[in-house]
Amino acid sequence: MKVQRSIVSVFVLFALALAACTTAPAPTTAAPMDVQATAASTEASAGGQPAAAAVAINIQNFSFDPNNLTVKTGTTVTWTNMDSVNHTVTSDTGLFDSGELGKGSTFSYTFDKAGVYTYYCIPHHSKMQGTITVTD
Ligand SMILES: [Cu+2]
Repeated sequence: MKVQRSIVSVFVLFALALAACTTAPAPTTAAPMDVQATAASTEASAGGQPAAAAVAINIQNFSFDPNNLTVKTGTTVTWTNMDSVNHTVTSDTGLFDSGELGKGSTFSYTFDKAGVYTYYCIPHHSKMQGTITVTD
C-alpha cells in the first residue's frame, strides 16, 4: 500500500512536471501576440486620421527660415521668434495674424486647403516675407 501511494505521488509529480513543461511554451505563443498587438496599434495610428504633420519655421535675423516652404494639406506650421525684436506672422489676405511675438514666442497655423499663402511681418514688411505652398 505504502509503495503504491508513493508510486502515485511520483506519478502526480511527474504529471505536474509535464504540466509545467506543456505550459512552458506559453511565452513563445505570447510573443507573436505582442507583435500583433504592436502591429495593430501601429495600424490604428496610421489608419483613419492621417498623422498630423508639423513643420517649424524660425524667425531669425529679421527673416523667416525657411521663407519658402511647401507642405501637404493638414500640416501645422509653427513659427518661433528667435530674435529679441518683436515680429508678427501676418497673412497677406488676413487669413491669420499672430500679433506681436516676443522672443521665444510661437505661432501655429494649420493649412487645410491647397493654395499659395503669402505672409509677412507687420513691423518689417519690406524685408520680412514668406510663402507657404500647400499641396493635396
Ligand atoms: Cu519682423
